[in-house]
Amino acid sequence: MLVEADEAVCTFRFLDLVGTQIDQCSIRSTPLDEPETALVPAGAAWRFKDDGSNQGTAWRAAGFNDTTWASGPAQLGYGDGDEATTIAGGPSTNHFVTSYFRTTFQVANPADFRRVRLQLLRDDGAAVFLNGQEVVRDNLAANATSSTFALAAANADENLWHPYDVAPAQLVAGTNTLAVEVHQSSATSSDVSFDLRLTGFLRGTALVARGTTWKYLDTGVDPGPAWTSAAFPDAGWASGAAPLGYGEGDEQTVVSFGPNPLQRPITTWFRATFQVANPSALQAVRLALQRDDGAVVWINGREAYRDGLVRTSTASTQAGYDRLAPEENAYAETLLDPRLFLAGTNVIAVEVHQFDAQSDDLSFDLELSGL
Ligand SMILES: [Ca+2]
Ligand SMILES: [Ca+2]
Ligand SMILES: [Ca+2]
Repeated sequence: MLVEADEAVCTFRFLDLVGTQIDQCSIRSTPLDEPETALVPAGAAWRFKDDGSNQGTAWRAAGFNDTTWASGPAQLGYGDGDEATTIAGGPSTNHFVTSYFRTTFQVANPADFRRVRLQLLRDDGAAVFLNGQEVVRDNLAANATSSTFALAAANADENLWHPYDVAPAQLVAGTNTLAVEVHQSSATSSDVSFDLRLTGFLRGTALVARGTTWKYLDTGVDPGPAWTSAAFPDAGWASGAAPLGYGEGDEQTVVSFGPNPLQRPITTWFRATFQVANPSALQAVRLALQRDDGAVVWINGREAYRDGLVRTSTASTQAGYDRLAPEENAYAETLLDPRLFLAGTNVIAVEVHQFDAQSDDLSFDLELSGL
């Protein structure tokens, strides 16, 4: 592992036994304040059904009519004294097993979020459904019915926020519905607790969007060391929208590998420009890179990221790893030092290297987001 550090950023570069860089990450001396939005805050208002009834499965659906249910803010429950809304639990020696909760929230565009975190406070067990799909099951058997107790009593963890990741694709534009069933651990357990927070982490400001148009050089002829610089003349290069590459059929722009499929160029070069209004306001820049097979990303002539290549690579250096699905289609993420970026026009230059001259596929796209 190579470590570079100064007063603002510490960067770790992980190398395998032959020197191929296999991962890179940077941490800041001050914690990253990731832009987020509270989709469902703690203490939100929920509809609830607390009469010991069996609601089956229809109540989980977005379109279920819950207007006859009671409502109140979380924390909901009984028995601890910390509830904002006390719900009915039935006889103390024969408590209701299951209580039901529903709420809705608005999302303008699910694609605004790169990740969504759900935090669940539950006593004792719970299952959470988002727009009718189960997203969390915590301390509750997979085949639980309304008469199934939680797997164990929540004791020390009854007041903790249990974290889960939810795929942003499970959100819908417009009204979203959360439906939660909370189960007691026994008929004599003295308490029930429920609260839930849902937080969306935003993509940040798009500096370079996926699908951007790039200049590219697909002749296999090394453009020389100046190709990463702003002044380099790339007017003669071809241009096309990402994803660029060949061999998989999902390319927006198909690049050439020359006349001989057994002697394909090892390296293909890409360049683009983008604007940054105020780089000193950036905490970090998130790079999300799709690459088959290896790549080096240069920002304004300085190396920003390297993946699957030795640090001494040249135009003829083969990538150390053959990227296969799903890795070849994934967007590997890392945080870049914001000091690489300039006010005004910036140049990004990316070299993508093949695993070998017979590799039948090449893929490239990327995204830069300012945080
Ligand atoms: Ca309990
Ligand atoms: Ca409680
Ligand atoms: Ca390949």
